[in-house]
Amino acid sequence: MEHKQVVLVGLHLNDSRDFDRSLKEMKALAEAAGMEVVETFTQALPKMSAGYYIGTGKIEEITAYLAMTGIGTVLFDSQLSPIQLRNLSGKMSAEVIDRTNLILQIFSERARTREARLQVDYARLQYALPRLVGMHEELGRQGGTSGAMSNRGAGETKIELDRRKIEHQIHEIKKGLETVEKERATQRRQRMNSGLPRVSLVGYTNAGKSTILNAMLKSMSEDEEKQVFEKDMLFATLDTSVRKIDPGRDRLPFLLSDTVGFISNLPTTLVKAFRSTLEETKYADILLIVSDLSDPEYRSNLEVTLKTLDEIGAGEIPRLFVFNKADRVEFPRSPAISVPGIRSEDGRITMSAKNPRDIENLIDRIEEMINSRRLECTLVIPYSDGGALSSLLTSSKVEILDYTEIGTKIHGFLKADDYSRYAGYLTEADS
Ligand SMILES: Nc1nc2c(ncn2[C@@H]2O[C@H](COP(=O)(O)OP(=O)(O)OP(=O)(O)O)[C@@H](O)[C@H]2O)c(=O)[nH]1
Ligand SMILES: [Mg+2]
Repeated sequence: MEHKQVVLVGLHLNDSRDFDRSLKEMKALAEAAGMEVVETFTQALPKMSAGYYIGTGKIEEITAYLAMTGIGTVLFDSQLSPIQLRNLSGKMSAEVIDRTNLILQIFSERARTREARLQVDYARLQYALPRLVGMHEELGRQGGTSGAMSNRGAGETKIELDRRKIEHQIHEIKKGLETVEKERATQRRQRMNSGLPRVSLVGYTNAGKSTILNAMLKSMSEDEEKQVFEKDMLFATLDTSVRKIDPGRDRLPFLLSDTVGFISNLPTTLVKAFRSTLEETKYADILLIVSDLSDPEYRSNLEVTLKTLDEIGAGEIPRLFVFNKADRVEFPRSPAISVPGIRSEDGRITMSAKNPRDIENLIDRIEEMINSRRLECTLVIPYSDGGALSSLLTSSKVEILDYTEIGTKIHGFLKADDYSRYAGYLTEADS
């Protein structure tokens, strides 16, 4: 794909580590949006300019560079206010894209399912609404219209019309989203009823979540159709996919879900729009919190992940920290993590999604977690209750010991709710 050449601008306000990391991430975002950053301009200021974000001298420098190279797009590594956006695009005669808008563009291109499409459209319209004025001046200038003053009346009417149109669209999308959310709730209930433990992959974007899901599917030689999209690019995944993993060797099947990754400074419009997708995580029994060990920023990325999990109400779910891409690190070891929020009881595993043995180990660790939350017992299920037997055989890790006079004797690990439901069938020793 032909990459559009762009210029990147960063304002260095205080923390220099955050500044470098943010600029680097912005370049990766640009790449994910099909752009190539050919030049980066930075400026250190004690305070940003309310009207222009950066200083006028810097704006002139950039404008000169644009004129010289013929580049027409400038990225800003921050969210710009509507006024800053309007002023900057006016002064530089260029297309100005801020961090929020860039992420919105990527999401818009990637969204596939109806829900994701609705969510992205919702976020885009929310973003556009307060910025209509600037966009119109931009359009006017591109069309070569001069004398903005004389056109003002007509322009304002047009903006008012557009505003109403957008508000109407937002309203329609909201209705659509409500319908989708209901469908999602129904699906969730079905999954809960299936009795299978729910395991969720979460983590910073590009950590390897989808790769882990695919590797597990491959390990059980599933057809390729079930595979999800994985790629070295920010926000490869935007939708939630749930797959049943049946790992064999007497291990318990579970449902594994893969979802959109986190990033620092995720635009609030997007967080709001993707709320229901993100909140799915809340219903997991176990979280696999995936990090890219080969990313020098993995600690701060992990902080973002933990903060996001807290925000969506998934902070208390039992979890396993998965330090992935160990094959890309010279001396991989489970890092003695000092990230605030990691608890001593949290499990850790260092691994590579590209190594089938590591995937097997990961499955074993998941099984341990599933089982540790279950109660070991022996039951005798009366032959008259065939439903109980088949349900336990599929949803719990149990084995048949014997066929006695009164029923089937089984031994295994039961979920707490199954345990109380079938308490009447417990053998003497266990009850
Ligand atoms: N070398 C190596 N590469 C890996 C490993 N795991 C994942 N990758 C690569 O890392 C890139 C990102 O992987 P994904 O699985 O798409 O990452 P993700 O966490 O799903 O990312 P988003 O969907 O964008 O949030 C891909 O190019 C993978 O091939 C690993 O253990 N080792
Ligand atoms: Mg993914």
